[in-house]
Amino acid sequence: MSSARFAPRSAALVLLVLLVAQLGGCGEEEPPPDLRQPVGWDDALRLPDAEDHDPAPGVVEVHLEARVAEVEVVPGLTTEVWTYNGMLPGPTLRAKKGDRVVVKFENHLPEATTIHWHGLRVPAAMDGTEHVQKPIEPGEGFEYSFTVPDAGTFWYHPHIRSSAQVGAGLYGAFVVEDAVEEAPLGDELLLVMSDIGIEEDGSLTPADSSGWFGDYFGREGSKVLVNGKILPTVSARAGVPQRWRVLNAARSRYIRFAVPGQPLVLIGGDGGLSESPLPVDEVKLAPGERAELYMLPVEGEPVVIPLLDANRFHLPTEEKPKELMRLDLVDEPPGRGAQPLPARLAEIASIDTRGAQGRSVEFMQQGDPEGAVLGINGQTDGSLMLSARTNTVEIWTLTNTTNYDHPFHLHGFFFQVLDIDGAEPPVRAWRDTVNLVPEETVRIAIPFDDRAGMWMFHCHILDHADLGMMAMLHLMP
Ligand SMILES: [Cu+2]
Repeated sequence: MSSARFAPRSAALVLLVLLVAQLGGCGEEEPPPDLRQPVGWDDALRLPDAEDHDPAPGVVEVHLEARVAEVEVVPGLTTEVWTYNGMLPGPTLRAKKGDRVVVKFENHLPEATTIHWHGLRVPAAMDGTEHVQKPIEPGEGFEYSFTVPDAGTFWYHPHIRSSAQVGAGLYGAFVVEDAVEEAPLGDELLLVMSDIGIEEDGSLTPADSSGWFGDYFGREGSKVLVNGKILPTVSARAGVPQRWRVLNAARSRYIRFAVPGQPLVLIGGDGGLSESPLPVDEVKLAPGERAELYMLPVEGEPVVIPLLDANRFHLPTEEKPKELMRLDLVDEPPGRGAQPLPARLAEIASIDTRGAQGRSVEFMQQGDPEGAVLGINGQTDGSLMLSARTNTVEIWTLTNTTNYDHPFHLHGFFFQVLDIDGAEPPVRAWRDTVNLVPEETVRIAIPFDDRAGMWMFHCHILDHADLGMMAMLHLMP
């Protein structure tokens, strides 16, 4: 998306503009806004959108094919990555709030797969887990079809052997826009952050590397990627706002970063815009989480955006920050005319929790330090099944009695964080993922609607989910 394209104007319109300028010509006019991004500002990073094969308004039809493809991730090396449509990340799915989306999917991988639409409030039958659909075998296809009720930054990925399949490259962003209710908030920069394990010969690191250690600690790939690239560059110009939609699609890695010398404002998260903007010094995303950021650059030097240690193990570390991407502040006069951010970005009602059912969910571990297993509420084989009623509100008290962080993710429904150790979060927002720090108590309120069915909740460190930190919620009418 580029900011200021000059549309051809009719001669009549030009005359009218000249006439108005003459009549009003009293010298006090504001210069027109000048909010152009630098030429080619996002060329190194822009992700292709999936083609819409249905010209009808209100319907988006995309074709996705999962297949192994040779991709040059590390310069000079060829890697056989698992991809959607041959791309890493997969193409961006883009729709407008309220659209019907049809995804014609074919599986050309060497094993079965499914697609889960992370954060999208779709019917249970379209959620892409093994509890609601048969695995899609190699050579088979499946048609997903659903309406997208919410604007926001979502994503799609497999939900079978998800640690291995996501780790090998299967993920893409799914952006739902709302041009009616959202104020313009700058030129969009979509940032899909992830990692991938690549050996010196270019081959993928085996999905089960390091055995139990890999399962228990969560496998982080050797290469950190932004939009499939190592250390790419985005250009910016002082005074010209950018709207960053950031997604952590990594299998297990947390992403924490700051932008040296530049102010950042958090404007949204998992479920679209927050109620109000929140200036932040840094951003931390557990696997699966999203953040929307408003970046109005000030004049300064080009910088490297460091990948900071998220310290999810709560252990002393001397690791040097890695590098995530470059921000190139161009040497051009500052843009002018940017509107201030609205004080209120979205209407987000607080949830009426009178009469809400309470429930406790504990992320825990069992067994010896060497060979411990992870689970939820004492079940370490993913067999825990809770049941709830449609059209009710529940308050879940989430705890983590292990020694390390785990991100809780609920399928199919947004929730609001009520409090963390009793403290209200600084802004109200819709979430589908929240990080659980050891010893902390996080209370969330979930308004269930009428979409009955089987919904998963699990740790989004995908190695942990596959190890057994996984459970089901049966929502019954
Ligand atoms: Cu976990």
